[in-house]
Amino acid sequence: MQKNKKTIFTFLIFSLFSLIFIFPRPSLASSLPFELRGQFLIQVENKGQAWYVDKHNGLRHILSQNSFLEVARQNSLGISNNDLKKIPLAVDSRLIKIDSDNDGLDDRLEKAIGINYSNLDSDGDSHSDSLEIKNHYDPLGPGRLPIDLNFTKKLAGKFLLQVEGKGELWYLSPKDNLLYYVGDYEDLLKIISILGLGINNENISFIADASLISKNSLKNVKVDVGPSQRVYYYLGETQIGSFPVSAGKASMPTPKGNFKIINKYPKAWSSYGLWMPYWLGMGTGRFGFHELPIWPSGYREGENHLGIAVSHGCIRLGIGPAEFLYNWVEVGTPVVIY
Ligand SMILES: [Ca+2]
Ligand SMILES: [Ca+2]
Ligand SMILES: [Ca+2]
Repeated sequence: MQKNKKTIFTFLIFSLFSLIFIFPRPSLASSLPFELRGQFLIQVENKGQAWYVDKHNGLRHILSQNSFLEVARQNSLGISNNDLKKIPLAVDSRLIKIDSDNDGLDDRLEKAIGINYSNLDSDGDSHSDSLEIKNHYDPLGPGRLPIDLNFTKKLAGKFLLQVEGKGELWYLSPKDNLLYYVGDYEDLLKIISILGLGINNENISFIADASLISKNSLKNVKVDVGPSQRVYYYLGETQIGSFPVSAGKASMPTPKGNFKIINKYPKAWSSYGLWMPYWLGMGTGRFGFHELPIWPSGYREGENHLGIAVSHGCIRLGIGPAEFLYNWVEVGTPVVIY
């Protein structure tokens, strides 16, 4: 009882605190699914209902006792024990249920990573298991853990399933790039109370509810090359999110009409003598989407062009959104430009 009260109290404190930070300007509202992907939300105007925003689409999934395992499974990647060691573990006393050896690590977490849960110093080097893990040292022997931050950041926002274990479930937070052990729903609620962002009803309405979108909804994209200079991405009829773009200037306008994505290249070379990262070709391949271009000197065309039509016909996207759209669309995805 005492514990429940404490959890709810922590929820409220964090909710009110975070609400201040994610109250967006209206023009940014539909980039929320992108900004918040992979994170937990606490709907403060609806009894603190917890949600997870999936990393791939930016849809929100309700997290209830009955639904959370299915949500986690659908948004999970299998991970080997060797790869698991590359990700820093969250060491937090608030996450402990049973700590038999009093080393600051939950028994279940110790079992999952194969260290001794009845000995606070598994390798007997006089440094406790939790101290070693916190400082990225190997608790089972000399030397450091093979922590890899690039690898960690790539997977951040996903749930991970330990394929060589008993299917233990973990959550890798994009907020702190730490790995959290999820033994059960109670663990998940504690994690959400630590990491979750408070959100009001207006802002959550900008993030589509996954349960309201039919599984066969097809991806499609619309681009407004008029004054609003914005790309919108859809699943069926439902708008999922949008980003500002920089389309063709008046003398070199972006073609309007119905197109399809015809090719994808991580880095395309332009006849103007610059690189176009995350290229998505359309029409006959003469124009497409790409990230803000990079000159061979390394100079990046300014982000202040986003929202202004200055390109030579292509549709430029910002750093981050370009990669997201590149990974999200497929060759064949329809694009309407108007
Ligand atoms: Ca322990
Ligand atoms: Ca131990
Ligand atoms: Ca030790």
